[in-house]
Amino acid sequence: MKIKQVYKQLDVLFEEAERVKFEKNSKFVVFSDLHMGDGSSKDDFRSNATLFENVLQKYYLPNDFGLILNGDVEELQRFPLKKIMSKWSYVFDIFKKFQANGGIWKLLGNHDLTLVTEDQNTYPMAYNEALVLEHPSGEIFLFHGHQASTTYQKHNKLVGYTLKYLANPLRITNYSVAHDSRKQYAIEKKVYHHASFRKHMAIIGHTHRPLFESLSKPERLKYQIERLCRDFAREEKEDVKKSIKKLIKSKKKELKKIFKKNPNALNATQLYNSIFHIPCLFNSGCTIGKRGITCLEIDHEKISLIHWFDKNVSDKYLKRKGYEPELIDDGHIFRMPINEEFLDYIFTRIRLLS
Ligand SMILES: [Mn+2]
Repeated sequence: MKIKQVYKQLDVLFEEAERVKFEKNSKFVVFSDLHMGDGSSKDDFRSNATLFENVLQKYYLPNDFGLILNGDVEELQRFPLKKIMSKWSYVFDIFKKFQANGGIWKLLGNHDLTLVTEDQNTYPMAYNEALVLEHPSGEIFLFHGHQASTTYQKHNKLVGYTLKYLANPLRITNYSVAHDSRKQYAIEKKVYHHASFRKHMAIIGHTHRPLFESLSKPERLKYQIERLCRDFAREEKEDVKKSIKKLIKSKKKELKKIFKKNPNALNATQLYNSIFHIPCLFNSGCTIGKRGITCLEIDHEKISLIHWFDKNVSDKYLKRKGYEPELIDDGHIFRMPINEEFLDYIFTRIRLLS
């Protein structure tokens, strides 16, 4: 599969996407890869279900966020829709509340593509393949991400026409990119180059790896450590110097741990072979993480990568230096901003550097 064909496919996806205008007080939250199942031990959604419910009910719903579900919401490759919808009916009820409030947009991923073959009267939401948020600073293109995979492309002869391919859902191969860093990198790279060429911002899911301004966690840590070293050199107050040094030590430890656990993480830190680093690629991560949930928040000014966790499940971010989690309920659920940036600054760099 030639790279040009992938770009053409992404162009069609962009042109056919639903478009939503950003109003002055619009706020959106993007979650992806819920992989909801039947509630059994094989159901990946099960362990974070309560956390997810709390986060929506106690934070995003009362704060009038629009909810964007960026694919792989239902795990239809392993469970029937009926079972999923009856097990998680209260989650679908919350989705309906968003419909009446800040709005809800559901996009299809490779694990919930077969929704189009289901009876539309039984499924409570409208869905789409892609969404474009028309922000005053630029266009934000949201899609699940499997559309940039060559494995997927091989089966999809008609450019931009997923639904046609669904006439025979059995041909969908059950491949997982979530644990294959080479495949993750290949998909990210294609979406990165397409978005920088078209000068827009892309938000995907699919790989389960959070990205902010086209940087993964180890890359972000490297940047932070370098910036801290510069701060350390310029700082004159001894006590401040001491705390910067502690912070550097803690980030170094975190980075080393990542590479120890996954030596391949090194291969995926080549910044997609472009001359300049273009901050055009974002990924919301996933809802089924061992330590919690990651998502992206977008408002009129900024975009933020957020990590939600329950301290009864993991308290590592309460102990670690350099993070400031905020308690949002009566004692155990925390909202931790991992990164945030102004959208006009991001779009300025996308336009001038790409
Ligand atoms: Mn996927």
